[in-house]
Amino acid sequence: MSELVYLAQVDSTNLWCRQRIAQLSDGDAVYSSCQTKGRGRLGRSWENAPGSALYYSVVLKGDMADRACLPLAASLAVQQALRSCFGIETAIKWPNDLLLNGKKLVGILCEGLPDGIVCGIGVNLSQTAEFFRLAGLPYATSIAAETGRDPGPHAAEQLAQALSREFAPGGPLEVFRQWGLSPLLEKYQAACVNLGRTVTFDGGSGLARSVDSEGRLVVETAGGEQRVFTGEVHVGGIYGKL
Ligand code: BT5
Repeated sequence: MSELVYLAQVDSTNLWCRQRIAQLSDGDAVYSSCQTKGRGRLGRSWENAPGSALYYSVVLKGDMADRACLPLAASLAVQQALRSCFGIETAIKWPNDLLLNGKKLVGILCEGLPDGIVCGIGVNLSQTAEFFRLAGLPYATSIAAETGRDPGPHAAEQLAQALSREFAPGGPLEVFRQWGLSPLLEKYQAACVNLGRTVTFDGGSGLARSVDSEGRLVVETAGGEQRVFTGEVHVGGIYGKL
């Protein structure tokens, strides 16, 4: 059985796992509702909301057909956990932001190490719209702010448990571990808000057509088709982008 550790406070759940990666087993996870040094991608930070959010990291070990696509597969896993716990339907902004009503509800940070991968997930649960306004995050939201219902005092624990079921060895992610993104591609594309919209990326802009089996965003630009794998992609109509 994988372990799920609760910490009343932590600097960063990803850092906690990284520091102990050699001792942790596949599927072991840690969570908190207070994270003082949360990290995003590219050196950015993740806002702390003590008692109002979930900060969760899981360690994945063993063979994986396509590690580079883990962020995309993880976003589907988190989407499923949110559906089962709270009955909410989120969308995915490529590669791995989860949106509720067009605003960012979840951020995911996967970090590969020689001993395994740490997959960190931040979920906004019960912050108010005012909280995000004061934090300077106009395009962030929480379950409570969107649905008008507080997900309750046990929401973080329930969601952490549901996430651990999604990532458990032999669990739903097994198909991805064995075969990569291909078997999940139809589902991913159906959830992806980028498709059919104009996107801007490092080096161009165009109409996002699809996501390929290597997790790349396929964009039709004036100069022909381009496949985007890294960097920031802005999507028309999302996060205030035109
Ligand atoms: C992410 O980065 O979206 C990945 C965030 C991962 C956080 C989890 S929490 C558990 C684990 N432990 C960690 O230390 N990290 C992981 P990125 O795509 O770079 O987005 C970061 C940007 O999102 C920031 O620059 C802000 O604009 C915005 N942001 C910050 N806090 C937010 C929040 N709570 N909700 C929504 N957006 C936020």
